[in-house]
Amino acid sequence: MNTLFEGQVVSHLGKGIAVESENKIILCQTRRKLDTVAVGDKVMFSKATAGLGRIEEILTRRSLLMRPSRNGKTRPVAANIDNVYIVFAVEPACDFLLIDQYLAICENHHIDGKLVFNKTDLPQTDSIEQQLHYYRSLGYELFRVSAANKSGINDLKQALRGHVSIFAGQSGVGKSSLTNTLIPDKDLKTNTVSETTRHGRHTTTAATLYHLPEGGDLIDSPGVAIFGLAGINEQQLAWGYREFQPLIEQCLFHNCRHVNDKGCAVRSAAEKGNISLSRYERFLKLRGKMSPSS
Ligand SMILES: Nc1nc2c(ncn2[C@@H]2O[C@H](COP(=O)(O)OP(=O)(O)OP(=O)(O)O)[C@@H](O)[C@H]2O)c(=O)[nH]1
Ligand SMILES: [Mg+2]
Ligand SMILES: [Zn+2]
Repeated sequence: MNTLFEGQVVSHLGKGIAVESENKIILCQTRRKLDTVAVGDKVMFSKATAGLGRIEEILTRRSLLMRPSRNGKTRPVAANIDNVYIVFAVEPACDFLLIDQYLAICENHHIDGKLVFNKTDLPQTDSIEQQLHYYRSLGYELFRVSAANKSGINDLKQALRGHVSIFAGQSGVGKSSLTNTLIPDKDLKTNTVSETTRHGRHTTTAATLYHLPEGGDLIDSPGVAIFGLAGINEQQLAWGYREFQPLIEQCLFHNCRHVNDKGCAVRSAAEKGNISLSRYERFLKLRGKMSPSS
């Protein structure tokens, strides 16, 4: 039996998996039949020839975020995450459907979802302020920051300290720019969108884990919905809307779908304005996107 070493998966590269161990990066393959490894995984690996390694075992995960893959299957993307920081801005326009989707996933995985309003150096709109106020009233923490002029960065830094966190959010909201601000020596390429082609350049293509100078880890992720609604069903989606939780048990039927079911306490609260109607409408929209079998 080969000697085993402990390491942490920091990125998936085309040619293998980058595992960090004793401050060095070892390029690894995985043992056959091993589960897909995710960024943030703690693993045991053996050393093969030419400085390459082989992952033999994935250590127990504290949490796991999944994304949809082909054939309706799911694939792990990030492991051992404590907090998801959902980054958004006024440019590109804030996608509240995506924010709700991320928060619903967090609620169901018992991961803390937090909001990061970046590019606050740009002129802000009132409509987004109102929505943000609602999220705060639900207990979600909000950081107002600017990677450009560094405002609010210290508070964010304090919050990240000592935890494993991931930046999620649309392409172009500034996840890599913020990562650069927080970890100055990395100098990650950021995404500049060409005015003529509208195609992004230097967009992040693989989730990568970095160590924060103050302790803790930060994963910068690509700007797609890196964890879709994979792994949750319609009931869990409803539960993922935090303000629905106390209402769900008041619905007339225990299997209420909260759509137009008789005696639905959730719908009734939304119609009366006791909870946000726009959040409820986004719930219906997300629910409509899910496969009916789930
Ligand atoms: N005005 C302003 N622009 C910013 C700020 N942060 C980032 N940007 C710009 O927004 C663009 C996108 O930034 P990135 O950091 O690459 O965005 P990203 O979220 O990592 O994008 P993906 O990797 O594609 O997901 C770049 O042109 C940045 O210069 C900010 O605080 N203010
Ligand atoms: Mg990026
Ligand atoms: Zn209901």
